[in-house]
Amino acid sequence: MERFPFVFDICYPEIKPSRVDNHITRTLSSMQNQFLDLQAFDEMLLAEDILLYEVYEIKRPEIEGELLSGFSIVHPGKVGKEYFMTKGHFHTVLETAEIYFCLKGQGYMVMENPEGDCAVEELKPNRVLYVPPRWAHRSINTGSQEDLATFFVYPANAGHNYGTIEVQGFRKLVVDNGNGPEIVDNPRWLAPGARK
Ligand code: PAN
Ligand code: ZN
Repeated sequence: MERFPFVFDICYPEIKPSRVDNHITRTLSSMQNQFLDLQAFDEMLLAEDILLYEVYEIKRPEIEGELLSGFSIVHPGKVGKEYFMTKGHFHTVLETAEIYFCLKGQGYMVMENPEGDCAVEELKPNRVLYVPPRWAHRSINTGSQEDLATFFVYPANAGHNYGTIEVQGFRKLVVDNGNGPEIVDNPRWLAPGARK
């Protein structure tokens, strides 16, 4: 592990960082029950387990004081009416924040806290999004052709809790009913009072 300061460059236009230690890929099959239209999901998966998004991480020790950073690239596409998106998660250490810097593309970050408050912010090039401690976050690519590329940084001891979102969903969805992106309520969302 590097003990001296280091730099890395972003290679436009494909946004592949020049220094990457870890490449994570997520395909459709890792998103069971996450998209609203289960039938569209099954039909798509039957045809091909396509790549939805990729993460390029700069590896550091996952301990307090360190920072984890990297690039998240969500590819364009839809499952039914719903745009391609990341799984989304709370941080295991709930009281940890994250910063996203949008490099390329168009989309949204859907967020919510354990009390059920929600927020949706637009992502576009050069926009910085601060995700405060306690807020789950999911990025969504609403572009028709282009990747949504962001640079993120968060405390290295934060960890990822995917299970909570897998069960309760996000309160808001971003869909296309024919007129471009629309933020709508998720009919399958489990409100705090309905959780066990
Ligand atoms: C990001 C995310 C990345 C992929 O690095 O991990 O965008 O999203 P999922 O982790 O939800 O699949 C981050 O928020 N880290 O904490
Ligand atoms: Zn995070």
